[in-house]
Amino acid sequence: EDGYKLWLRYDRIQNKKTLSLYQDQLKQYTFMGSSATINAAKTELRNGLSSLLGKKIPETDAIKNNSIVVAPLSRLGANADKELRAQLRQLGKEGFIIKNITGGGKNYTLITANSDIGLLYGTFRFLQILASETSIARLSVSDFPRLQNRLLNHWDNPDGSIERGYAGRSIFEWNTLPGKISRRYIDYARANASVGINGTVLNNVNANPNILTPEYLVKVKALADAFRPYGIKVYVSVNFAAPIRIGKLATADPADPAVKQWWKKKADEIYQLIPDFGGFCVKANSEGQPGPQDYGRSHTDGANMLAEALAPHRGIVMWRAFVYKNREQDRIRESYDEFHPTNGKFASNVFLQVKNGPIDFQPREPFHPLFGAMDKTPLMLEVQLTQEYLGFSTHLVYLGPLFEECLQSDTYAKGQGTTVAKVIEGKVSPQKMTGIAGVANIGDARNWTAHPFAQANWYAFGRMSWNPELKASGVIREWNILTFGNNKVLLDGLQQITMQSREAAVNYMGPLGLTMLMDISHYRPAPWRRDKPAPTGTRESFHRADEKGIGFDRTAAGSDAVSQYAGALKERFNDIHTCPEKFLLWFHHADWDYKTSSGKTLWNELCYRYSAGVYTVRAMQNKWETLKTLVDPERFTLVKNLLTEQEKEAVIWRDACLLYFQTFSKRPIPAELEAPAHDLEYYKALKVSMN
Ligand code: BDP
Repeated sequence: EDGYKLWLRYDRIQNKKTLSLYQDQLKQYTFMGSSATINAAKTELRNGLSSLLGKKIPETDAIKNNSIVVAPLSRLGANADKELRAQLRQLGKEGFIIKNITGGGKNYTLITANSDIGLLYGTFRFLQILASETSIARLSVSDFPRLQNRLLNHWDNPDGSIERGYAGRSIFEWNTLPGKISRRYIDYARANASVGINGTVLNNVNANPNILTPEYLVKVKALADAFRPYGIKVYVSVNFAAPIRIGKLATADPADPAVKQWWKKKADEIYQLIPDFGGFCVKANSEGQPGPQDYGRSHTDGANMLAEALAPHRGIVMWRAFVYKNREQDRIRESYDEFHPTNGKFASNVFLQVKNGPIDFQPREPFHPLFGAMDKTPLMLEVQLTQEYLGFSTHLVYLGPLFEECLQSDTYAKGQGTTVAKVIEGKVSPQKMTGIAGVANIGDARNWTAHPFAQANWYAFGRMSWNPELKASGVIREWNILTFGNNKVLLDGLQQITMQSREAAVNYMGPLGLTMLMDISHYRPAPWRRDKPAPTGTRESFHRADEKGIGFDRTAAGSDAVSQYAGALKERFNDIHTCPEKFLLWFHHADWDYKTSSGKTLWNELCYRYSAGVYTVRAMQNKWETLKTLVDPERFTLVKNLLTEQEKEAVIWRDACLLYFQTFSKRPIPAELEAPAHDLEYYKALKVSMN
């Protein structure tokens, strides 16, 4: 068992009764229509069925009794009644229906949609239903994606390295493209399509300009061709200085006619090769990347110039809002301050791509305030699947709860209930474009993500992109079944392990709203660090611990970052008594003896939270141990060893942070808690490990 198959295992149905019911109802299958996408669906269904049912199921031309019929509406003719037609009209281009039909004296299971890609999505869903051993006697499933653009963002470089990648090298083998289309590309596309992902940005946001050279564009085309049957469009990240770096121009000033012309011609060249090319992702004037501000122009000037070049081809620009120059005393304010004034000023094919929180993919952040403040601009939510700040591919951290927490955060932009999910769905203010992006955690590791459970984060991203209202607990249950099978005891155990994993990480890394406590590798703790995370010039920390207390005062009396949130929320965050405790030290500098909701002093509460993080990891280890006989030995041992590492690291996080904060609090760690095994100097001297 090497994990390569991801959640598309199609293991033989274990329950004998279910198996024979399935075999009775699924005796043959029929496809109507032909296209590369229909072929992909057919192959999937054929392989999936024979594997799940343990025997080959024949394909027939005509509809027969007890069969599966996969057909677009346009081919159904009289087989589609009024009701079905009306239902399909609601589901858009990518939606589908799976339904048992009785007609013409025959019973069959119909998978239908308005387009071929809808059929592929319906086929994947049907196979998922079978794999979870659900009754198919009275099937009536209809579904459609709530967001139009559901993209992975690869931070992969042309040399095969991956920025913040922890699962090996890039899966894109630029050296052997366009000649070699490896099986992995197809399986990558299958996996993405199975959860509804419909686009991929192939390269790092810190973009190598060469991606736009003719040499690379034919490689991009080869990938686009390989992914197209699966409904996946390709996009690239572009370097704003490309006109200089590869175009031999003297400037990249967006107001310069020669620069505009260069981008127009470049777009034309790309679309000649790839007619359905998706567009550009851009990191500009951020962390040393070039951008329009280098020429005294604005972000909108830069984005709109690219948008104009792409517009005739229906391409889009995803302009990233992750910018900070450490100009302000409080870095978290900067992205909002920069972009809030641009509301409504971007061209209609530009997304502003905004990270879930205002700093940078920390274990926990409040939602980015731009989500409540840009009613005239389509916002693309960016989350990170690769666990840059969550233990790389060593720690088991299921991110579904993090996604859900952000998506279900109420922005109060237009009164109560205007959640981030509704904002990005265009339900708060209507938007012509909607979308979400996830920074991929995929590499060339045999099992794709190195940690077997990191596959769940890819899966959850896809499912929650398809429907941002899904619950993380339901999504992980699906993944657990598809990845480990249907044993009830096993599933209960997996559910417990996964659902507590994110909160565990928050506790041992940064409880109560603490943030940015990591070392330069982003793997281990270094709350004493004063270089990069601190606003430059001040050499101040993000936690602001001192003799009096700890936490960053972002109230009206402090940096006033609270004012970036809508009225009701601003008030709530601003008042230490109404601020949610999970964000206490994000918004407030609280005294060491401040009474928390548990009745403990802040210092004691901090000690308890850090300890709880470690104890939960131990509980996860113990639970995993009880599942030994229910999991194959390969995955069991791999996960067991990874959990052992995670426990060690959690202890390091807890002890390093508590010992360091203790130098300010001057209070004892409560005697009933485990005491650190070493002194602070030991932790400070620990080598920065990995990557
Ligand atoms: C940070 C990463 C850095 C990325 C940057 C970004 O540390 O490697 O380039 O985000 O999103 O989290 O641009």
